[in-house]
Amino acid sequence: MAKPAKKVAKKAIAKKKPVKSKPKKSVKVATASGDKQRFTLHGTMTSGPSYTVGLMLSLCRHPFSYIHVNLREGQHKQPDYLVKNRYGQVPALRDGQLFLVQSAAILEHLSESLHKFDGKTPVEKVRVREWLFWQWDKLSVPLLRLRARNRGFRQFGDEVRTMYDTEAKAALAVIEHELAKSEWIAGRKPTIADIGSYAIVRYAPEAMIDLTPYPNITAWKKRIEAMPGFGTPEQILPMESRLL
Ligand SMILES: N[C@@H](CCC(=O)N[C@@H](CS)C(=O)NCC(=O)O)C(=O)O
Repeated sequence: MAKPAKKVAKKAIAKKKPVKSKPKKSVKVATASGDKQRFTLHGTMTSGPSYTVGLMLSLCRHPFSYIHVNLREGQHKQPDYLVKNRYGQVPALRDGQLFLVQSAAILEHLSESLHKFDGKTPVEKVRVREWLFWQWDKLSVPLLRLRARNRGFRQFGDEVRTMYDTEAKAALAVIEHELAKSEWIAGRKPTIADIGSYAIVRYAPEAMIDLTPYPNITAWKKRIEAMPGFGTPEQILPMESRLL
């Protein structure tokens, strides 16, 4: 006698071997904040974006190894470096087995994983991210290009110089306006929005931009420079590599 269809189906289900899910490839990101081998920063002392990441680690009081990348010798375009940073730029940060690039993205990663200098509320988090995007769009590019020209690393004529100068000053005016309302750019406490902007604004004099007309920025700079763990690029990014 043929078995009722329902019973057959039940047996088939019972016999079915459990499907073993393939082990997922995992990328190890260390979490212990005391792990001094966790981070290695690849950078250059004169690089604003490298300083951004070094300053963040330093303000977080987290030790890190440092590898000096010699841009003059083109080390940042060699295959062994391009596997760390596909864009062929400094900085690159190793966190455990993971390589991170783009200073703003690295700031976000560090603030989230170390729970420091992040936005404390959902609104603050959105504001912090907003400032990081704005900063690279409007502040960093003109200011760093002017600085590079002044240091002889980039050549462009006076018309372009005037354009970048106007753009950089317009960006500084936006920060100045914001700091008239609150001590910190995006939150009630310092966040990565402050660290990211500070690490670029500090180069204004090297871009031939006088900060005297920006009293709120000048006071904010001093507040950041008084924070525990603060260091200058020369203190944080030595010319030689430093392995922990
Ligand atoms: N948006 C990038 C900018 C990085 C960048 O411009 N790095 C410069 C040094 S300051 C560099 O590596 N320049 C060499 C090149 O682009 O070939 C970041 O924030 O990490």
